[in-house]
Amino acid sequence: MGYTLTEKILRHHLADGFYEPGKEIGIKIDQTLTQDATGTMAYLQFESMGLSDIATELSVSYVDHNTIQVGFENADDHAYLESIAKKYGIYFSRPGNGICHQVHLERFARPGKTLLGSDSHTPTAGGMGCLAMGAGGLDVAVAMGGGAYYLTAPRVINVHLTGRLEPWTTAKDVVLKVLSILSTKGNVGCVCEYTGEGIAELTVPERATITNMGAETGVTTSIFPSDWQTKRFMQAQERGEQWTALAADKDAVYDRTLEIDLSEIEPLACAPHSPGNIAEIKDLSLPVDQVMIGSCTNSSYVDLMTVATMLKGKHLPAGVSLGIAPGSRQVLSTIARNGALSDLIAFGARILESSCGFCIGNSMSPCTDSISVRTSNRNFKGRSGTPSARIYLTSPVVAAASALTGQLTDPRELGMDYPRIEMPAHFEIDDSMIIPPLPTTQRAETKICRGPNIGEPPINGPMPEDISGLVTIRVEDLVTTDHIMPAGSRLKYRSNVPKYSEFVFEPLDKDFSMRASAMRDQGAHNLIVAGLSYGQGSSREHAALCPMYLGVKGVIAKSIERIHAANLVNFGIVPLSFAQESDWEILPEKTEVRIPGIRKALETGKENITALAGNKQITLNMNLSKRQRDILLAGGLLPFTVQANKGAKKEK
Ligand code: MIC
Ligand code: SF4
Repeated sequence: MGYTLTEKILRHHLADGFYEPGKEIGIKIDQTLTQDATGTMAYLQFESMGLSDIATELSVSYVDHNTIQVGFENADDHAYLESIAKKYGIYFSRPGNGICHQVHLERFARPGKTLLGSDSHTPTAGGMGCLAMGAGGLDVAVAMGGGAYYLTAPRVINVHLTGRLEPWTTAKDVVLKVLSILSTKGNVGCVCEYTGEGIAELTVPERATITNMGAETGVTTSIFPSDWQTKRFMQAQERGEQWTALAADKDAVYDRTLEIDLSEIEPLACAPHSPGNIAEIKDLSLPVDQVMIGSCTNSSYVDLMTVATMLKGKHLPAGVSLGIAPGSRQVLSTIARNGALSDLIAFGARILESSCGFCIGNSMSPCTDSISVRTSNRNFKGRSGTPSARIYLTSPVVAAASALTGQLTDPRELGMDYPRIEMPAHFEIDDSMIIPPLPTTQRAETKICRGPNIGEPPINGPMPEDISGLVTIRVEDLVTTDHIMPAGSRLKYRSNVPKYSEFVFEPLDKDFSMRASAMRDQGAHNLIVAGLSYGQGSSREHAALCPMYLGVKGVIAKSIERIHAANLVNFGIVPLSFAQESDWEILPEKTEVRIPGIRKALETGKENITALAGNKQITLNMNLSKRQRDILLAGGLLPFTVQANKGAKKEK
């Protein structure tokens, strides 16, 4: 029996465990990436592990999320990150150089390598046959130090593409089609592997759009084979010598297969307020107030050239605003050189920095009750910074058509010829905004730059014998990490955990933080009760770290998403699931709950435990590996790793 491409790469990198789908394995990580919003904490944690150097083939630190710099906080973070990169031999992509995923695809990703990034859209690099996964910053810090990364050996879904995309339908519509089939829940522990003759004509940036937004289904990652398209892209990036051909074996066996005929795909949108809420553009007729083009999903050269060609010689209608954020400095300078940037400016576009910006809600929030059409990947309520706004996620051509008409528009109705833009055979290479690692001999002298915004990572105590406290909040299904730990204007506190913790659950319940810290200060524990797919969305570990700081000891949910569940373990919070989902009903807020013997249960590896709420007994499942139980007993991955490192030093 042959192997899938995913299994080939994973087996090749196996560092711990036996490969069996559904079981935990540890793998060696070749490359890591961090971005500034998760990176500061990741490097603070790396520092507390007391390691002298990184052990990966390549690690890159990007600054792309917090580039607004209102006040000193963001700039402090950037200075810290630049000095850390110097000290530990990490590439530093400076603010202005572009969004981590776009730049990594252009300059660093390689077929067959494993990449771990402290950002949930790291699978973007799967567009070139790299096995790329998002994780919490602490997992990335451990991998940077040479530790294995642990994941569930996945079930592999074959997404078999046939046919050809019709004009005006794009890679974005392909991934929205996949989302319409898989939805945003129930895909934990799976990988989407793309095969079939339909992939041949998809370029690497198009494939990257698909693997990028695969993150919204909750799969571990998505991957394309490495073929002539990959070679062509790498040659255009002057990296042809790094190319290798890679594909699944012909007789590979998949867990299931989705058949998608590209020629049948229609222009699609994610309607408010979930990327899983898929609608056909032709069925939507709505006035549009704002159009935003960019983000790590859709801001490649071809995306922006297509938009510029559609808008050339025309003008933005009154009442609509248009913002464009090119994905990288390479894209921005290419469209500046060839004149397309002037066409966009002449149309009335507001050109934004090559960064995340609007996508994470730290700029260009739309007005109250407005409709904003965006080419990004998440439209959770309030993520844009305006809770009453309704966000529709679409392809760049639908976004441009909507900017032309002021209505959500199917571009096929414009009567325009489809601008078929070719990917260039050669991109202009200028890596001067990427600072390469210093020679090893010069690293020791580097002083780490710590402004007042750089705090210490809080360290948790060991797991208590019993959990005893209150349900401090109960939430419904599909609560995202944006609900747990808002970004946008709060993003600047990422390096200051006590301050950032004041905003835990802010969009759902402004008083949560006060209630939780009062309980913690009385010596009682906090518990979170949640519905299905708790912790969807980003990889931000602050959604576990800040609750830990507030004294949360357990999350009891109907189900928890992969990265968030791992983050909870990493910060000493037990992820528990209802044996009977209907028990969610009997644990409203303020219920007093005891989970006696939690420590013993973790020590002995019990798979379920009883929670006591008044006279009711509730069975909770604990689906944890031995490694995860040991981490929880120690109080989290940081105390666990520090202990392990001390032990290793003593033995020497
Ligand atoms: C996101 O798109 O939500 C983010 C901001 O990129 C996050 C990371 C973060 O919260 O810093 C992600 O996707 O992991
Ligand atoms: Fe940045 Fe948005 Fe991509 Fe997250 S999804 S990395 S915020 S562009």
